Amino acid sequence: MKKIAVLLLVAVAMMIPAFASGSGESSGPVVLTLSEVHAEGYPTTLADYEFARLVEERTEGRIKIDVYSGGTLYGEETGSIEALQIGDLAFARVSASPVASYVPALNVIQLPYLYRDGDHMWQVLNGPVGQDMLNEIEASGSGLVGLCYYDAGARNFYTTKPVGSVADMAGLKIRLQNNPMMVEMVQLLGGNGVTGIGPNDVYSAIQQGTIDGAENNWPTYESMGDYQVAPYFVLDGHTRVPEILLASKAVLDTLDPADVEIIKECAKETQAYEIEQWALREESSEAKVTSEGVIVTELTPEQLQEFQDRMAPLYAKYGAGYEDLITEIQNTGL
Ligand code: BDP
Repeated sequence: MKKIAVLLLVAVAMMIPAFASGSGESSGPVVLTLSEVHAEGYPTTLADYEFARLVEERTEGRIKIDVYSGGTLYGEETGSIEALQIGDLAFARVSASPVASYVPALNVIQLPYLYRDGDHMWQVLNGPVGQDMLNEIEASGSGLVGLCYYDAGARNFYTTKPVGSVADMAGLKIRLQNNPMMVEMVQLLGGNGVTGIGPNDVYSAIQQGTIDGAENNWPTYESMGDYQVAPYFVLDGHTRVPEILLASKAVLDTLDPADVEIIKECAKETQAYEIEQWALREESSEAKVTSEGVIVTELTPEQLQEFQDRMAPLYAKYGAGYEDLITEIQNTGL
């Protein structure tokens, strides 16, 4: 009888995050959860495990992080972000795109055609602008803490029929991340943005004809299998949206501040590892999908310019109040 009562108490305690993560008297490790939409082996998932490994090692086993990959906990990143806000979840590796709904300043670092290339983006993110943005996540009162950025390359449109110019985008239903700026981006190109579909459900939405395509980087396009149903990939490179490893402020507040520092340090250390894994996967994913029949469209400088020109209203609307910051970003590395 006594044993059952104790077991019940433990079970109840584990359902309350603050209780489970309190330092208190208990001798066992604090077990925290990390949500990831990508599959095992994907660069961000590898980085999640590396983060978990480092944290367990540096806290000498006081903190253990369980990684749930493949969107098994939250299929949509918006769900995981909201769980972080209320302390139902400790960590989520998400794209910066949906986070902008909670921390609007983040739209500035993902405006279309903001960066010349990946190196430019990393100079910005690893410089004062990127670090200020991470601090802004915590300072905004969103209940979120931005731990570090990861690479996610450039995003491109992929569709069930060829797109070689802005005119070809007319009327296409394109799945987007949950971010109103991205919906407007597609509208400005003449298409219709569709949100509310998790990345693991894009394949079936295309297959069923709910949407005509989506947009993403090579590894996601390959990993989710979307290339099999939307084989036209146009190299328009409209955005570079970094990934962010987020923590729940409510959960971090229950931990020993020294352990929170260790967590922040470990996250930063995993960035280089993810970037390395990213470069490998970007290349192998591109090679895989092109060898399996994907039709890649390259745009002429004039065609690309047309995509870029359509984005001016986004700079006016989402860049309002951030004009100097945008200029600073654009001038970085010049
Ligand atoms: C991928 C990101 C992932 C996003 C996904 C999406 O790695 O975090 O959830 O795009 O489009 O590139 O939803």
